[in-house]
Amino acid sequence: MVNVVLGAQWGDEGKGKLVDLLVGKYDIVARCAGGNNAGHTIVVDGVKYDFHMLPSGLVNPYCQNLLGNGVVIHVPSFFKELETLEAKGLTNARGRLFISSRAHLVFDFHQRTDKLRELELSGAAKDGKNIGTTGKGIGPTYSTKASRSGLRVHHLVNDNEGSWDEFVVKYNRLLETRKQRYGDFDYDADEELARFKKYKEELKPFIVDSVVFIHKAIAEKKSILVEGANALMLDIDFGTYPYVTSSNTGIGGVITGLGIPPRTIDKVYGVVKAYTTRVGEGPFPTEQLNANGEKLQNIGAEFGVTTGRKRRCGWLDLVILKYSTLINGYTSLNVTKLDVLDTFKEIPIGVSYFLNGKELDLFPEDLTTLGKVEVKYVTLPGWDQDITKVTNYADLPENAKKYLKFIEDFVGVPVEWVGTGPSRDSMLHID
Ligand code: 2SA
Ligand code: GDP
Ligand code: MG
Repeated sequence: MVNVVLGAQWGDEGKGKLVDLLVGKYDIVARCAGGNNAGHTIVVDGVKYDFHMLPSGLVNPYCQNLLGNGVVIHVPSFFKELETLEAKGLTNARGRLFISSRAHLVFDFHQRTDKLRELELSGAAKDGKNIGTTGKGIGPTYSTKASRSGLRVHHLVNDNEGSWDEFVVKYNRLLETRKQRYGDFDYDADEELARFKKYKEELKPFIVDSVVFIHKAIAEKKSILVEGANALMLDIDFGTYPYVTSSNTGIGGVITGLGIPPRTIDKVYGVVKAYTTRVGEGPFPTEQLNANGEKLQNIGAEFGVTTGRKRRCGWLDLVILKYSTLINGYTSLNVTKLDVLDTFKEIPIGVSYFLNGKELDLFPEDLTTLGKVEVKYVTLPGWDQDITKVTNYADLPENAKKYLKFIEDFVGVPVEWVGTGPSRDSMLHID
């Protein structure tokens, strides 16, 4: 059985918290795409854990965790994150963590060229034409993967005769192509290669053929939870291209990033923030560049987990949610951060886009079109009440229930959980 948790908006919906809540029921948590650009915060017994590349399933001491072939691995960050989590008290993390031998390696020069590309796009004017990437080398690594010049984990760890020398040749060739593209930037390749010589041994215990690993688990009827990173509106095909990340963050990425057939997937949980946030550049139709946006940002403590950037904030956009539901096929929704709306007297929800007086059928693919649309809102009354202490769905204020029902009816998918605070306990289940 494979179930999947996916972000339904522009990320940071609270996927990590849902994974943490569910993880007790699963044998394996797997990531299928992205790298250490992701950021999932989980609060357990007052301790805050920040995950970037590693699966959030590590918080459960019985759960195995896999980084699938679709993930890109920056090895120094992998070890740093592992050590930070161990220092916070995670037990036996090393024995429960596996990396696909087919995953691509992120080198420091990928991170360097990520920043160079951003500068190239925005110029000195910093005019917002750049993507607003996390600078973690994610796009450049998927680029070298697609151009078939990237290096994969097996290139590093295999013990074939002469494999290290081959790795060095491939590495130098790859670096050379980057220098041809970005100019002869100053770079200490010898230092990086010396580190990789050590990583070759240090990484070995973590490496598996993930196709064997996951299919053995499926055959043994183990339960697997796939933890999506980023979200559908950042998907390279379906998101607000080019203001997206460089992987398939939707359901397609689950299949290609783990090598499992679609029919193995049972439930797909869509995580939806009760309002909308976005970090980085790019269009955001329901953004509130006013006191309401600031209030959402403050109450929601909307800062990037990886870069610390302020997240842009706006009202819930059901045009996006409907589009994202079509593509990902959510079987139920987890509406998070409802508590952040507690003090709003009225809460607008974006329900359709109009262009030249005509309603659009679906979320448009063209950003110039998107820039011209007018959002039609339906405004619901707020509940003006603290819901953070509510422990049963039945005890939520009527207006909060109406807000959830509106979402459910609009997209035609049941709301299964509601988030009322950051901690593990602050999640109501709707039976
Ligand atoms: P990249 O670095 O190439 O993946 O950036 C491309 C776009 O994808 C966005 N992106 C994200 N959006 C939301 N959350 C992300 N993770 C961190 C978090 C972000 C942070 O959980 O807070 O700390 O800033 C994430 N990762 C990538 C990015 O903003 C670009 O728009
Ligand atoms: P992810 O990337 O989707 O896992 O989400 P992030 O961890 O980047 O961002 C979600 C933030 O909201 C985290 O700081 C969570 O602790 C917090 N959070 C999650 N659910 C809730 C909720 O229901 N209420 C509140 N107030 N905070 C929440
Ligand atoms: Mg996040």
